[in-house]
Amino acid sequence: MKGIFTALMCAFDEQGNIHEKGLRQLVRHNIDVSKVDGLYVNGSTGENFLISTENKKRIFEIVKDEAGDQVKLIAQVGSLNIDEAVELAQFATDLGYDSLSAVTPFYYKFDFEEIKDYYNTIINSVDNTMIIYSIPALTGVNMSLEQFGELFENEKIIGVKFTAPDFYLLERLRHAYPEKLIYSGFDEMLLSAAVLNVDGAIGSTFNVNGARARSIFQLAQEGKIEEARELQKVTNDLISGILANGLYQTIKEMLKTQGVEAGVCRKPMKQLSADKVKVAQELAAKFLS
Ligand code: NGF
Repeated sequence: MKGIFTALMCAFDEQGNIHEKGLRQLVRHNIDVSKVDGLYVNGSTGENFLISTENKKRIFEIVKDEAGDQVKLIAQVGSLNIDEAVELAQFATDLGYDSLSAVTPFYYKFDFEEIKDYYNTIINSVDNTMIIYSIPALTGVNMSLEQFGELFENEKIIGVKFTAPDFYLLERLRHAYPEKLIYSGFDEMLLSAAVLNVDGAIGSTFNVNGARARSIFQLAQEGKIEEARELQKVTNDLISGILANGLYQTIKEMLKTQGVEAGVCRKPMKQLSADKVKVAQELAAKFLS
């Protein structure tokens, strides 16, 4: 379960339906071209919070069917509707997903007792493991070292996807819980996290930049920091271009230049203007050759 995991995109057609052929191509591109170690399915990048329960299940099915046992698969099942989270956890477990993950419950100001109950309810309902998805900038949920420790007391909670720029907390977590899996969540900070000895990384830009991310991670593990820094610099030139142009839409347009029918993003996300499509194509020409 270590290494580089792509936060998988999902291809949607203009009507917002799953574009199955495109989704299968996305899986193949990540496995065959980028050669990542695993896929994180139905996360933010998969537009999970914009789709129905039935679509989430169908995406889990298609990805498992296409990937088989070629790479590790993590199913993000977190939901404000805890019944949905439990239903998806069971569904993904039955399909053979290697682990589950769930975003911290957001929008309402849940206290820690409620957050802990949420995780234990989901994971104790199935025969699988859980990776906490912590992304405070989007959820408003900031957990302390001690609170992570309390969640980790449940042995089925095996790690955290840490999407935050708090390197002090990240170092403390690594030191305090050497047996837990820690994944870095911000691709632009991959090298800094790798130096702190995280077990892997999960990111959206790996859909197009997976090979470079693998090299950064490997070089850091080998102590070749200067070379890794060069690659992180190129990566961050790419990421700043993507962020300025529209994150998920730009990655999809870049993938189209690689022959992947990545479709469009679901509403309320808007489609790229013609000018922005051109920028995405220029980014692909510059960074994906
Ligand atoms: O897209 C976001 C939102 N974060 C992703 C990643 O943490 C999300 C990150 O790769 C993810 O793993 C998921 O799909 O659940 C960024 O897109 C990237 O670092 C560019 O900022 O913040």
